[in-house]
Amino acid sequence: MKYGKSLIGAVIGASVLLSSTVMAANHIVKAQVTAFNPLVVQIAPGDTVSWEGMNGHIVNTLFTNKDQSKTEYIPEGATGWTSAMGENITTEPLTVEGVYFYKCDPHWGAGMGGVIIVGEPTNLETIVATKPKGALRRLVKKAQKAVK
Ligand SMILES: [Cu+2]
Repeated sequence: MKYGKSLIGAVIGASVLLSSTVMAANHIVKAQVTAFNPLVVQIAPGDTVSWEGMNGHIVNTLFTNKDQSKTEYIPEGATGWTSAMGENITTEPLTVEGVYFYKCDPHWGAGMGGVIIVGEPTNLETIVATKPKGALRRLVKKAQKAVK
C-alpha cells in the first residue's frame, strides 16, 4: 500500500496532538512508617496521584474538628476522598486547581498527612486564614514553602 506524505504527516500530527492532551502524569506517594513521601506533590491539572505501601494507612481528605464537625481543605468544586484501610489507591484525574490536604487517620496524631498542589494554589490563602493548628498547621507551612 502507498500513502502520500501529506497523509502520513497528518496522522503523525494528529497523534502528537492527541498524546499532549490525553497523556496525564501519575505521581507516586509512598507511605513510610508514619509519613508520606513526598509530603508535598505539585502536579498539573488532570494528573493523578497514587499511594503505595499503604498497609495500615488511610488517605482521607475529611478532617474532624474539635466539635466533631468535618472540614475538607480542598478547592471549591473539587471532590475529596477517603480510602479503605490498607488500600493502595489512585485518585481520579484532579482537574480543579488548588491545594488538597489529606491525612492518615490512624497516624494523624503522629502528623501523618500530605499535600497535593494542582496547578495554582488558588485556595491556600483561604486555608491559611482559618489559622489551622497542630499537624494541619505544619502541612500548611510545607505547602506555603513549596509554592514560594
Ligand atoms: Cu498512616
